[in-house]
Amino acid sequence: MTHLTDIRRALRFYFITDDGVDGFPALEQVRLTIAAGATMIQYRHKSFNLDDFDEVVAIGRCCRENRVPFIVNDHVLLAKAVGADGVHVGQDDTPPRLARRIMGQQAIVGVSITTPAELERTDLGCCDYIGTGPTFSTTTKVDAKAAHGLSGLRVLVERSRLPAVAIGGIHPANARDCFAHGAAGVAVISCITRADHPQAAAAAMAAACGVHRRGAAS
Ligand code: TZP
Ligand code: MG
Repeated sequence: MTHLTDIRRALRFYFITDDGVDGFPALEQVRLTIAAGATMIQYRHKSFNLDDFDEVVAIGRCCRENRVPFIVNDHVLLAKAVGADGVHVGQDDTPPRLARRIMGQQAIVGVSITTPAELERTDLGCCDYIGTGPTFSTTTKVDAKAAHGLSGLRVLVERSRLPAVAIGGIHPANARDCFAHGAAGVAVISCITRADHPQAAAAAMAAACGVHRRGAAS
């Protein structure tokens, strides 16, 4: 388990790779957002297969060189194989307790929580943070539930003993509202990857999150 202060800091500007944007590979997305100041990176690839393994290794290396925690979505064994810092699992993925066993005590384990009922029934004792959303409507996640808004975010923040990162439809102009409603961080995809100017969008997000630009990422 990771120290609470560290995890809160890492959640602040949490970038998740986009597997659906042509001509903008995940490694390039990661380099750009790390340079802008992203505080945590998640590799999310819904049709991952082993041909993509080297891409994940390269992203992991980029994160490590820049001291940015690297999380893998869904695939716990992939996370373990590439030496990721942690995993993020959904309600229908590997149970958090098994993810913890596989990844080890030092790893970061995050879990998606959409409703207070899910918060109640999820085994959070072995998790470091919750991902809550969708906060706003999104088209990036094909099976996303209805947005629960800032009020829904606040309810989950208040009931959770773990820090919460808000996700879904977040962009530089509404990120501050998420912080004001108790989110420790914001997790974003399309506001950067599908922006006309991803670099400018990432810089705007860093400013909204109050984090500093890091400069060129290797
Ligand atoms: N989980 C809930 S909403 C979402 C995920 C992965 C998609 C977030 O993407 P975007 O483009 O930032 O709305
Ligand atoms: Mg999942």
